[in-house]
Amino acid sequence: MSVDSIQIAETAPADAPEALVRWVAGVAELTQPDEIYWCDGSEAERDRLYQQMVDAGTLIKLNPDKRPNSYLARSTPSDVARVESRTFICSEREQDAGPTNNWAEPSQMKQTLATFFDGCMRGRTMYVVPFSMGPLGGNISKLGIEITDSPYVVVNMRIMTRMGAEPLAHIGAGEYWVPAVHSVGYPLVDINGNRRPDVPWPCNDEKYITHFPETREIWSFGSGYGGNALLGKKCYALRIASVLARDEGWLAEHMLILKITGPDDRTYHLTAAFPSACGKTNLAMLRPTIPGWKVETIGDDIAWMRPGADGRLYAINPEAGFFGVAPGTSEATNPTALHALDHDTIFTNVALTDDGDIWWEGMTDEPPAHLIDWQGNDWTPDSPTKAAHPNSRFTVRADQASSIADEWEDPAGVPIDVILFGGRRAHNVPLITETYDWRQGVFVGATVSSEQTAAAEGAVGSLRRDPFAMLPFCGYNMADYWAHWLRVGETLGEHAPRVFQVNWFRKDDDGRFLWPGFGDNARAIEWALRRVNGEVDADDSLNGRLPRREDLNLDGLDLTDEQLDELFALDPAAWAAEADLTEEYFAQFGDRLPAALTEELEALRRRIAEAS
Ligand code: OXD
Ligand code: MN
Repeated sequence: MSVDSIQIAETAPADAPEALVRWVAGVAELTQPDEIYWCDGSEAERDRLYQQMVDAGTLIKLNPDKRPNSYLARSTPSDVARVESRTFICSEREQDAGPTNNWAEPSQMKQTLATFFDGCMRGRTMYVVPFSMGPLGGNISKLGIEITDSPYVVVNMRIMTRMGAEPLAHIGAGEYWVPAVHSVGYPLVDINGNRRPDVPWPCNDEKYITHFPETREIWSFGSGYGGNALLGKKCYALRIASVLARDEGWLAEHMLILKITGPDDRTYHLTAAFPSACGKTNLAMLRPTIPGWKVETIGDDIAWMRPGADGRLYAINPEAGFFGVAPGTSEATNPTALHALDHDTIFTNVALTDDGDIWWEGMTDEPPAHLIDWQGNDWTPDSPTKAAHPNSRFTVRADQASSIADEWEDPAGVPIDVILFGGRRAHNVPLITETYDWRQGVFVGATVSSEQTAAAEGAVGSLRRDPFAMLPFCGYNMADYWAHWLRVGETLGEHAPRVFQVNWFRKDDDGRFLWPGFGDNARAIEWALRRVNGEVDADDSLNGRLPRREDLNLDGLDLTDEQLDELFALDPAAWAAEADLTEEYFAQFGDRLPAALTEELEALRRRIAEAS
């Protein structure tokens, strides 16, 4: 028996507005759950769900002496990551999704979804999860409701967002909210009423992660994992929010946010966009190797930024937690992240130790002699497979990181001084360059790339473009998104943050990294901040302004002059080849490409010619 609309109205909290109750009733009518549960976000609710999932075999409670209040989930091997090939932007017109997104016609996609969602929650509880992206009530923050049939999603959303009764009260008071529907796509009862047992990680081979930018809705089917299922994160805070931001004059970005305090106690704020696998979480929790500098975390993945009354750009972290990649996190690489996970953490797809704790590749130099791997099998250091899945994750409240800044929940946000764009480039791109102006900054953001490795798709040595690190996350035509950035720059004028390009990954001819990275990245950031302060001059180059050697703090670093030269070398011939690739890349956007970016490419070519 599925619940009917009268029951829904009766179970809804008193402050749930009628439109919300009607929407919930409509989704319930379609998906036919056994029960509807409105989440209040309380600890009691969380603990009930944890217990229920432990009883069902979805979660393993870790040894409370080693890892209090922490749990391990193991997903099905077919459901271990975001699925970009199954992610769709369903705008009315294909050109509004643009050449970098998968597009589907909205009414057709709605029909397809209707068949998949029909009865998909039979035998299950449907959870109604009110949430806020950003501190409650802040003028940059926004609300949403995720309907899901996954209790794993509920407990993760409780960590990753402000979830429960409070956001519902704001929705009840008439604030704007985005509807998001999620199902793992594994009903427990078929159309004839036959029941089947549940499995620890229910999901479906068919997956649809769909976004409707005009009606601002999200529908996700078939996956219980990460960004496919925790719909506040990539689906809302990036894909739908980028559309809202375009229409409302702000920015929704795939950027970390840092607070930095200098030796003179002056504070700065910085955001930074990097493609995946460029150490974003490590930078978000950077421990500077140079004395006198302090770095604190405000966000590790997403920034929402809005011009403030004083004309400056203010950023909030719309999330409340970190959903970070576990492998590689260690006492050496990121002790702050490692210790944030000492308690109250959900781990997904990491290995289990014999004493009920967790482990992953890179956590310790020596792996334990025996583990249970992420698929539940015995594992020893001789096993040919990895103990933890390479995309295994931790979900943890942001304020469990000792590096969290006091103002991380300031609803007004923090004023941004510097924006960094980085890729993983073995060649060509110097450690740091300051762009000449916002417009060149947008060009640099638009052309962010990483070199393909043999393991990735595409030819070795070719560039994988990841503009603004937003390739899989921009909810509309990427060229229009660049135009929007140019417009925001005009609004900000002289108050615009200064834009820098960085590259921690340059290699020498023997393939060795030239720069130590990690805490030493503070040295490059220090130079950027000294530029902001007008303390140091810089030298013009074909790619922007370069540091003078004497202005870089290199004390204690073991770098030869030759290595430094290589770190900053700009080869005009290589840059000319890269400019050709950029022209080809831009061509796919046709006449949607802003003229300013064509002009920037021409300006780059002129600077290359001058340097040749
Ligand atoms: C993430 C990603 O998980 O960008 O943050 O893929
Ligand atoms: Mn990310």
